[in-house]
Formats: sequence, C-alpha cells, structure tokens
Amino acid sequence: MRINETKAKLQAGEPVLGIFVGFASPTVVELCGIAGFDFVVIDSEHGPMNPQSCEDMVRAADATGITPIIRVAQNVSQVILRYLDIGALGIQMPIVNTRADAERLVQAVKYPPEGRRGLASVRAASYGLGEPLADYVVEANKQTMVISHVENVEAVNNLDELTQVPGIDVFFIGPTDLSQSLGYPGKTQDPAVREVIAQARQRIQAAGRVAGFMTTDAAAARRALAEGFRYVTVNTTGLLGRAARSFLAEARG
Ligand code: 3PY
Ligand code: MG
Repeated sequence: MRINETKAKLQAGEPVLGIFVGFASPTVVELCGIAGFDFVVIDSEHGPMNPQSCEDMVRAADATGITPIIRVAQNVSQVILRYLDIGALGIQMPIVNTRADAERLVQAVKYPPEGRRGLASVRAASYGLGEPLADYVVEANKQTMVISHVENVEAVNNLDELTQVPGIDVFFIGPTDLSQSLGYPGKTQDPAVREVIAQARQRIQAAGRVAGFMTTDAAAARRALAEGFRYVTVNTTGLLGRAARSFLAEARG
C-alpha cells in the first residue's frame, strides 16, 4: 500500500504542512498536491461532505502524492471505518476529551491486534487484488495516522493522560473551538486563549508527542513552526478569501 510520507517525516522529526479542504473538490486536492503540501485534511466534520464526496478527493491525493487525512465528525468505529475504507491514510478526530475517547479512536483506526477496525476487500485494501490481506493489515497499521483534537477545556485538563495514549501521532490544538470552550468564542488571539494554547503545546512537547495547529496565513504558520508545532495547517477558504480580497483591493486601487 501507499507509504504515508507525512507520517514518515513526523517520525524523522521533521515538520509537515497541510491544508484543510471542506468542500467536495478533487480538483482543489489535486492542485494542493501539485503545489507541494505534505497533506490534505479532507473535512467531513464541518460542512456537507460524506464518504461518497470524499472518495474522489482521496484519489486526487493518491494521484499527486499528497497524504489524504480525513476529519470525521463522530468518534464511532462504524463511521470512521467508511472513511478509512475509501483510502484515507489518517483520521483526524474533533473533540477528543478523555482517555476513553482517545483509546476508542485508536481502536477504530487500527486493525487487530492494535485495534478493532473491520476488514473487507475495499479500496484501501486494493479491492483484494493487491498484497494478501494478512500483509495489508500489518502495513495499514504502520501507515495510518491518528490525529486527536485538543479543543476543549476538558481535553486541556486531561492532557497529561491523553498524551499517554499509544497510537496517536498528533495532538492537534483547534483554536476556534478552544476559544469557545474558554468563553471567548472566535477570539483566538485573546491573550487568555493564546496562553492556554501555548501551555497545551508545551505539555504535548514535554510528553514527547507531536503538536499540531491551525493557522491563518504564512506568517502565522512560520510562527507556529518556530514555536515547535510540527503538523501545521491552513484552510482553503481562508487562503482563497484573503487572496480574493487582496486582488480586488489592489485591482481597484
Ligand atoms: C478549531 O479551530 O476548532 C479546529 O477544529 C481547527 O481549526
Ligand atoms: Mg474544531
């Protein structure tokens, strides 16, 4: 099966840059792959997407070498399974607040003996026409990634035990939900929110784990990388929206 270059880079201690795509567009995934992003987070938490609309986006990722991660709305094995079956190389899960939530997530992503992912000859397993399934499950457990959101006060409070859970590749701080959970909805730059983010990042790093973050532009991404975040993202609509406004401002003078 496909090597997960994003996971390989993280395991080698390198940073990775990714882009969220929250609408059904294989073309945008293809473009982002050609542009050189390490990974795409195909977002099926917020917005209208389902496994059907994600499948050709995963194909576009496979065609251009960008790692397809899917953000899934529910931490339920039967839901997660359908996104893995279409070929996602990682699952990003929002609102993981407790050790039990984190363990349930890992169990859903990994085949036995590490987890309880269901097995079938689906796209992820080359429809049963590739390597024997017995070899595929071993390789899939190596290549798939688990990204667990830290975006709620409860998760921040439980961070010491969350970071002990094996099988999680990235602890991703979601600034927008975290700002809301702290009582400052949308005020991600408020000093109180920034302080909690900085402390959470330090605790993730101190536990020897990888911290991830959502940024708004290249300058913020550089700052995040300099602070030690190693899985750094931006959003397609944010990038496009700012580029559109700046084009109009300059063109209209
Ligand atoms: C959040 O900020 O809440 C996210 O989930 C990612 O941006
Ligand atoms: Mg969020």
